[in-house]
Amino acid sequence: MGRKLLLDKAHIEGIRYYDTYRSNGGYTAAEKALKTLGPDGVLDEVKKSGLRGRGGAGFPTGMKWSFIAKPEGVPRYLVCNADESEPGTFKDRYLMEHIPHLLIEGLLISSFALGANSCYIYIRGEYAWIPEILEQAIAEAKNKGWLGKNILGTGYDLEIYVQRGAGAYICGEETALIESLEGKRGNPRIKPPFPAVKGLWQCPTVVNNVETLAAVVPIINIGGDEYIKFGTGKSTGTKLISACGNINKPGVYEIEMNISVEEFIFSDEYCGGIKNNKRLKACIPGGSSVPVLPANLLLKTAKGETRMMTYESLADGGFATGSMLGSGGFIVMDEDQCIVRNTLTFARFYHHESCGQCSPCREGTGWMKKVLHNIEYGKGKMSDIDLLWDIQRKIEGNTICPLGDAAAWPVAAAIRHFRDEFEWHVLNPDESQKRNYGIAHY
Ligand code: L3W
Ligand code: SF4
Repeated sequence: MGRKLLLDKAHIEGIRYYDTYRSNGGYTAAEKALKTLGPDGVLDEVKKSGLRGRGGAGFPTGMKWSFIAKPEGVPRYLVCNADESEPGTFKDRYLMEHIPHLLIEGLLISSFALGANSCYIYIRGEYAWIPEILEQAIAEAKNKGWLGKNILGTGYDLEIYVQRGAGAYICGEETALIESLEGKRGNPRIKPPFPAVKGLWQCPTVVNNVETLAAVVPIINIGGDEYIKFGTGKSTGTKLISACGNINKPGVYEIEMNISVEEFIFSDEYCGGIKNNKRLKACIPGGSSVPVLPANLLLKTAKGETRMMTYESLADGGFATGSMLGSGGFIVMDEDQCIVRNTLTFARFYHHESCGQCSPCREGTGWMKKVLHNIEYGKGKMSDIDLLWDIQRKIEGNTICPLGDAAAWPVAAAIRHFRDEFEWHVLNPDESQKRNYGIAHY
């Protein structure tokens, strides 16, 4: 059995409530941080742990925290990105629902390390029932003296606020999130300046994902040196993976980042193999934004090495033959799935969610959707495949925020690895038209 650091206590009845969480070792890391380590000690442990952002980019957390500007008399903020909207990603929801105090404790330690006295949890609007769970946990923690004024008699003050989003995917992009938190339309800002310098209300702000901030708790409990022993290389610690698609056991799994993709898909401890004994066709290992990999490149790298569930191994080969761990949204497809249809579904999503600020994304996502729709429904031409390739290339790298890239990469990977399926649709228009998958025709 793989070792767990985040969900090890998630099965305990009543762990959602303060008393049970506390009696099972909860808030010992906060005590250690505030009373013994101090802000610099916490930062040192986080740096030593090698923790990388769990929201998708994998940026080193300790480094991000060190970037925070500290101008005299200017407040600093910690913002917890709980706007989990990446298709295929539902790990933060699980964590917040089952063990909310782990997040609250992580927010307390992280805010303390950053010198922030206000912390915001920006939560996806569709997670309508979770703010109540979080607010209850915050009230309990405050009642027990872990929030509010002069926490543990250290002179440190902290308030945590929960802010609901209104259902826009783009508000998961950190600067759009900040705009939304300020009460404005969630349009991404141009970076730099990064939020660490000018973030919320133009003040230094760190934005981290839910899982990242929760991981600070075990790091402080066991120490950064122990944390790196879970995992390999630059993929230290454990990672939550939300697994879905054609597998026997969809769900949220905590893995040590030292297991192979094959073990994750086929072992009974995790996904339990492909449903109905079908063959594995492809997988999107890190949420809809990352490249799809065909089975042969998923289980082994192009060099013939075992593909591991790590940041490095999943990216091995670059986008030519690799992908990304991303947000850990693991979408498995069996032999019956149509890659063109899948790519169209994502294209519709990105077009719908584009904020429209930059032309390559605003126009390109809609154009890709239309061309994909034509191909999928037997109205495509061979030249459309090259046209699609051309459009995605013109989006990538030419936009304000990563949504443009996120829309381009799945299209590029689908054509790169499954060009024959696109061609099949073009060559077999009657067959293509007959297939009705229930996708809205627009
Ligand atoms: C200060 C510098 N800070 C970088 C910070 C930056 C940010 C972090 C990473 O997008 C990706 C996206 C999705 N001084 C800095 C600095 N930073 N240089 O580091 O930045 P970046 O731009 O690499 O990424 P990002 O904008 O945070 C995240 C991809 O993840 N994704 C996941 C999406 C996941 C969800 C979800 O539901 N959880 O939406 C999947 O692939 O496409 O490429 O904080 O400020 N010099
Ligand atoms: Fe908006 Fe798309 Fe530009 Fe991002 S890339 S700012 S979502 S138009």
